[in-house]
Amino acid sequence: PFAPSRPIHIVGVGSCLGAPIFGPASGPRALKNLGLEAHLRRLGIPAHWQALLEPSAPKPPHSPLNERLGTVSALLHDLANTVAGVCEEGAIPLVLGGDHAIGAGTWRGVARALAPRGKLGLIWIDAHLDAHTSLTTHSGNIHGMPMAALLGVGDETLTGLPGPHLDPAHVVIVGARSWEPEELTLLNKLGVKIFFMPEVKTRGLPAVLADALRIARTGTAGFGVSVDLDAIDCAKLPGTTCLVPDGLDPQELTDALHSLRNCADLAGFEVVEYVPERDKDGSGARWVADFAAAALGPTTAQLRDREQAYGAHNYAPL
Ligand code: 4U7
Ligand code: MN
Ligand code: MN
Ligand code: MN
Repeated sequence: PFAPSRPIHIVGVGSCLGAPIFGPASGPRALKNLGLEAHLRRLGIPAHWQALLEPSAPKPPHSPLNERLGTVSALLHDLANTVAGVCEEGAIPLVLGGDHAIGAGTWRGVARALAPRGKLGLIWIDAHLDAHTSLTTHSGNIHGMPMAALLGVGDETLTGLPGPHLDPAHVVIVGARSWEPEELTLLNKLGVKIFFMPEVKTRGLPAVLADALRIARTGTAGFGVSVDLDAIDCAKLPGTTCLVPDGLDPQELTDALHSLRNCADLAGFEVVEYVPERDKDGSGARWVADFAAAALGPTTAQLRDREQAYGAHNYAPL
C-alpha cells in the first residue's frame, strides 16, 4: 500500500584518533546503548545496526602524527569498504562518529559505489573547513583534514583509498565560522562553495540549504550530508569535541533537513563528533536521535498511506 523505502544501515565508528580528546570514541556506542535503532524503528524507519568499527589500536595520549595517520588509514579502508557494501545493497548508510576524520573514508566508499552511475555531491555542515593537510595543520589533529583528503589533497594515507575523489564543483560547506588561512586558500583555489555563518544568519538556513542542495545534486548521481555537531551553537549543544559559539540552532537544522530521504538520490548521511561525557543532561543524544529520525524518516505521504492501510496507531511491522 505504500512506496517501498530504502533501509537505513547504521555504521558506528568509535574513533578519536583524529581528535585532541578521547571523548568521541565512545559516541557511537553510547547512541547504540541509548536505543537509537529502536527509536528509529518505532517511527517506522527500517533501520538496523550494521557495524560498530573501532581502530586496531587505541590512541595513546601522545603519539606522533605519522603513527596516527597509519592507524586512521587502516580504519578508513575498513569503513569505506563497509559503506560501499551498504550502498551496493541498495541501503542508505547512516555513519555515526567518532571524530570527523572518518569522513575521509565514508564518502570515498559512497563515491565508489556510485561511480558506475556518476559523481557524488557532498554537503558538509560544520563550524570548520576541515581542509588542512599534514603539512599545513597547526594542531596536528587529523579531524581537521578530511575535506582536503576527499578532494585528493594531503597525505597519501588519507587520499590513497580506493574510489574517486570528490569533484570540488559539487562540494559545499555550510555554517563555517572558524578556520586557518591555508584551508581557505586551498578551498578557494579548488572552487569549493562555502556558506559562512553570517550568510546563514542573514538569508536563513532553509534558503542556504536550498542552494547547497542544488550544488550537490545538479549533475551528480547522488549526494550525501555530513554533519559535524560543532556546526550547532555550543551553548545549545555542548556534547561535542570543539565548542564554537554563534552556530546553528539545533531545531532549525532538524526542520531544514526534515524528510531528506524524500530525495531519491540521497546516498548517505553522517553525524560525527558526539561526546557523551560532555552531554551532561543527555539532550545532545536526544537531538541526534530526533535529527536522524527527521531526516531519514518516512515521508508525510508514506505516513498517510500507512494510516489509510492500517489505522493511525496500528502500523504494519517493518
Ligand atoms: B572538526 C582546527 F586548528 N582547524 O585543524 C584544526 F582550529 O572535524 C580545528 O571540524 C579542526 O571538528 C576541527 O585542528 C575539526 C583548529
Ligand atoms: Mn547491510
Ligand atoms: Mn568537522
Ligand atoms: Mn568542526
